[in-house]
Amino acid sequence: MGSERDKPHSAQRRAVLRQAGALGAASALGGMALPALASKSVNLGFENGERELVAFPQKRPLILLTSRPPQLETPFGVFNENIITPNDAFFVRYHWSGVPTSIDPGTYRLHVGGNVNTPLELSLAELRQMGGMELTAVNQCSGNSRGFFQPRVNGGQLGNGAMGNARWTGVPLKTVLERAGLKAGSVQVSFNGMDMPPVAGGPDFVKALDVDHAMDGEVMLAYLMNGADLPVLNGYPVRLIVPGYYGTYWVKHVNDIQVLDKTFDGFWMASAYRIPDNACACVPPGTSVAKSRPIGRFDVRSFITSVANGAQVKAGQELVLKGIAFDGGSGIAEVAVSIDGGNSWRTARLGEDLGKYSFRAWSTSVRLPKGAHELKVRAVSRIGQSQPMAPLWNPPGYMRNVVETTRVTAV
Ligand SMILES: Nc1nc2c(c(=O)[nH]1)N[C@H]1C(S)=C(S)[C@@H](COP(=O)(O)O)O[C@H]1N2
Ligand SMILES: [Mo]
Repeated sequence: MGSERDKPHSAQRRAVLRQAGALGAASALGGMALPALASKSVNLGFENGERELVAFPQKRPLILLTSRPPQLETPFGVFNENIITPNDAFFVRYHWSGVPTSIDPGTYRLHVGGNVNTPLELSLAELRQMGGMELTAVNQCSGNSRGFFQPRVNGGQLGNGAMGNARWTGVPLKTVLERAGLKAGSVQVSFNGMDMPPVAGGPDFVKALDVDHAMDGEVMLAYLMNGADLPVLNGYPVRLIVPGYYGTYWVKHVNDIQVLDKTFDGFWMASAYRIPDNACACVPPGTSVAKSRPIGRFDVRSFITSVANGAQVKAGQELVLKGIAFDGGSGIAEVAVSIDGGNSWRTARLGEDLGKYSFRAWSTSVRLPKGAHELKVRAVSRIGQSQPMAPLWNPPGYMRNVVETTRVTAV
């Protein structure tokens, strides 16, 4: 058994180190070398939204926000091609440039400690043996679509491509925590990955979940993404999957889990990734937040993927509109489309149900008379949540979910 496994294992190991080495080279060369790789540029549709498409290791050309740390978004057309986002097209977000450049799956260990009966040190092989769960879930950055905020806000000026939908395979976090054995008085569980701040004093990226959430049987330590090893930039060899929750909790390269007897007070929970503590997670545009809470589940969103803003379409002919919708884990109940700027709505057909955490495809066919038209799509979740017609605002630019408008001209 050993030698059968060792061969692909060491081949894989070399592959990863090679890719990681290329990543290191790309990072070290920084902005100088990257434009040579840029095939073309895209415009995200807001002021200063010109971006280059750049290919990083294991990735097709993606929209470059920053190279150090790597921050890449998915070109929007990808969402029209498949309800599952391919690994090489999946967006990338890091906070610090100290991303791991050499990950050896043979020496990788996941440490589990803190308020537990038996601290653990698990190899990748041991984790895989404990495995067995799979689910399709959307990963979306809290700041997806931030570039559209008006008034503009600080932070990565992202279009709509900081999201993706994948089938994740891994071990329920619950199984690992049960093996360690939670002691009485456990309150939260914290997660740290292998990346580091480039300078001393920068707060390491560590996130935490309440113990009940961590033990819900759905939060997962994933080692496969769409049936393959995770790309290095998406968290190889193991990342946390927190279905329905913003990507900030989906810690990549996770190698340290601590069970805590109090609420975690690290920077990325206590100071960053916080939203206004009210029903809309919003404040009047331009004002500040009096009381905040950690960001949580996605709000409901929907997009038209088959026609781009500003497109020309044929007047009087059948036009199939299609797109995607998703929410924070209840599932999509209904999608409605308007071709008259929101005056009237028609119900769209829903595509295959890949589970309540997945993108849900929708489609409908329309005919547009000659002239300019405003197309809109609006989803309703199974718990009755929908999308506002006017954008909501908050200072960090999180959770945009306005009913988007696609302007087309029929000729
Ligand atoms: N180790 C580590 N994990 C991380 C981050 C990070 O900076 N370091 N960023 C988080 C944020 S804010 C997001 S949106 C997701 C993005 O996941 P992706 O890069 O696989 O698309 O990773 C999360 N996990
Ligand atoms: Mo994020």
